[in-house]
Amino acid sequence: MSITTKQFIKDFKAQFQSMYAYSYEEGSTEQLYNALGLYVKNQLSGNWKETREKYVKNSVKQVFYFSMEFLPGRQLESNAYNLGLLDTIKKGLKEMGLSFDELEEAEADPALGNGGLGRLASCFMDSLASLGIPGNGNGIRYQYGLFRQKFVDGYQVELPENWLRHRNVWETRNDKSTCMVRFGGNVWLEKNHLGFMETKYENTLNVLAVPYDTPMVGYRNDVVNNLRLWSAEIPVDEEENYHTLEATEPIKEITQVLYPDDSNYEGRLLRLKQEYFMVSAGVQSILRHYRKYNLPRKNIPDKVAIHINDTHPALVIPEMMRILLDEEHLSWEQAWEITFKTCSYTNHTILREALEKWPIDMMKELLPRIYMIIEEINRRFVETTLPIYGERLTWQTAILQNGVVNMAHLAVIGSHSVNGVAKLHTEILMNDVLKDFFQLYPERFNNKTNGITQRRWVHLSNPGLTKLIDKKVGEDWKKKPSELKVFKGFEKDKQTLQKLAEIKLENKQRLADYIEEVQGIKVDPKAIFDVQIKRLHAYKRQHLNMLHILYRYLEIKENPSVDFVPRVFIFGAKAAPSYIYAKQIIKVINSLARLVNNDPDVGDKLKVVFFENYGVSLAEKIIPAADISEQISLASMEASGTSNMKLMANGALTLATLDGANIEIKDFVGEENMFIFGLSSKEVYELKAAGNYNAREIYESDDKLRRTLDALTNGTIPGLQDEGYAIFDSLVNYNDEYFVLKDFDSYVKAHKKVDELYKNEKEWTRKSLLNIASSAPFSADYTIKRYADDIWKAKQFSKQGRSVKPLDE
Ligand code: GL2
Repeated sequence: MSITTKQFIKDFKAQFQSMYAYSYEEGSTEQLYNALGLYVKNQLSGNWKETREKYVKNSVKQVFYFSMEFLPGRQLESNAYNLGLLDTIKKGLKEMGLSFDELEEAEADPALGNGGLGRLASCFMDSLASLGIPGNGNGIRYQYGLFRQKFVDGYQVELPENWLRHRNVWETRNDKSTCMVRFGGNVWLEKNHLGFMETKYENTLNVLAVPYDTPMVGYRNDVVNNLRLWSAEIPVDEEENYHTLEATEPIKEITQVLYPDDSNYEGRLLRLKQEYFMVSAGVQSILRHYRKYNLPRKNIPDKVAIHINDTHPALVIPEMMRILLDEEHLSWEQAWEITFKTCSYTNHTILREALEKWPIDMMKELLPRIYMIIEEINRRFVETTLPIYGERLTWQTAILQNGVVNMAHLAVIGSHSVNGVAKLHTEILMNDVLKDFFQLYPERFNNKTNGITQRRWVHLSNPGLTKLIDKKVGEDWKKKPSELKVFKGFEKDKQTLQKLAEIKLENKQRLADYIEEVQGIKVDPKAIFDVQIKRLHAYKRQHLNMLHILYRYLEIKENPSVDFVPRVFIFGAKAAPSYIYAKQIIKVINSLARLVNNDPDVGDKLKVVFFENYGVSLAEKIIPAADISEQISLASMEASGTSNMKLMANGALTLATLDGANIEIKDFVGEENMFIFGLSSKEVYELKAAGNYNAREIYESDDKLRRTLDALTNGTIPGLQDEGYAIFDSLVNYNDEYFVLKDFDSYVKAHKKVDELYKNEKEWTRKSLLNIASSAPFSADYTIKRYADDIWKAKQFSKQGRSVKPLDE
């Protein structure tokens, strides 16, 4: 899209005036942002409409990505960039005496997800549109996003995140496409006058699902896909029944809050309500849309692919069956074939507590018709599986077990494809977590390693690096990431390495300024910036990181001239509000930070920064400045990780266990260009199986480790209540579930290697360059292409109706 600066200024002024009826010079930052956002939205609305119309006119197959979480980040810059308008806008604003960066900060960052899973969904939206694949998101418009985190005296405090307080310029309320979702009541089947079985309902709670559509803009290809988020409202014709505010609560609460548990969904009725609400509205609207294609229902799987992002939307399966059986009057066999061919499922975690199970009684009461259908799916499954595979396998894989509905089992049984999100994770699914299903349906299982969009995570967040790559390898890598490998050819080019080091230092200086501004801590940009950014969870082992910092602190105190290269340890992490242990780790890190940062013996050798309220916008500031990417989960526990990919693409060197996608990082960049430590997943499995791990023995036999652990409880760290004891206890007295002590020594050694390498700037920068140049395979464009080819059978479709050149691999 091309537009002159002059034209932009004229249109922007007019936009502002039409909204606020005074001149832009009098506008607040927020008003100016609103006007700019709407200006950009106007620019893309034509393509948005045309993309939608072309999909219908050409009867193309469309993908619907169902996810309880999306983390799109701010959209102004990304949309303007993908449209090709960003430079003109920046220039125009400057001429008007305005700053783009300042206006951008006025945009709310929609925190409609917990972590990696939600951000992945948004990277996928970006790639679907950029590849020209007809792909839509389907989720919930939570009124309050993930809580806003504050530290009070080092403790995490959660505040409501009212992201919709100011207007959201990107969304369009679509009253024409509302749906009705029913909960509870009584359900029975009755023969009607035509002889069809008809489902009858009484005393149901009826909820109006209102869609809010948000444009998903492709990169310079005129494609604009759709993200549809549903909001719960009282049906218009039932308004008179809701006299009091209190009476409206059961409806309004459905889309009020996002569940803040990253990997542990408690069996809460409201959560189940949310899941069904999103699923039912989504499936109804898809089938309504399909009718526009004027094709027989048996062709649905040729035109529609529904993706189940983790088990949360797995009710898609019985909901689709319900509609096909009760409203379209198909036979069970016909309905099942359509449903099964349409649905596919991704598993994102092996944590047992995260595999959703709903009490049967709850499901029966809240969703009586859906429960009847699940019962029948289960009955038929058992009936066919039992004679062939016998009792053990059948009962272990049943959907209904011990009074609960096992959602992973429902998802596997009702989907034609089941995938994990990194090679190791998929292997663990096949050999352990879902091994019984792998025996039943080996053909369904496949791996799709996660990916990230370089557009947001490199082009926009690291313009210095982007310019350097453009200069060295040309601009093709932006559409064809594999071109990045050409950058490898510069690993020995002195001038390139120097420039790369300069860019990193500039990024670090910028972050250092920001740290001083928001945290009041002065850090040296020449120090190693060592970054761990992710949800706080014991398996991710932020406490291993903390113990190493404490170890360094004690070493410095003992010997102030110890040879440690100055290091800034940077954390960003939210803990689930009910996850006490994770919150205790936060408190200990914060107290340790206060101790270390204010100790004159330590000086610049060690600084610790724990950012409040980690999220997409903060990640965009931190990642380009990172030297070290900490990926230190216990091997086998992290399904994939995606911050590892973003950090690598920005030239950080990975310090990691061989877990999740770290293994693929090693495959692409080579072991010698990262720092690997700790147990392998095989060793973890063996150690668990042997059952003879003895954490206390390690504590007692390693002097340095003992001294470090003792410092948690002997008053070394001021300001702690019992948090140090809690961590000590879990590690020493409760035998260290995540083998922190076992991996400690090799972790410390890996850090020594980091120091050594950093002293050789040229060699460090060379490895950094190789990491950047090897990061192309993690482009979400490739990941999405593989989903589209292998699972969804969805084709790239450009605006002109010609096929886009397939992406290189
Ligand atoms: C997660 C995994 O923990 C993480 O390793 C993975 O990268 C992402 C995306 O696949 O999914 N699973 C999960 O429940 N959350 C994740 O981040 N919240």
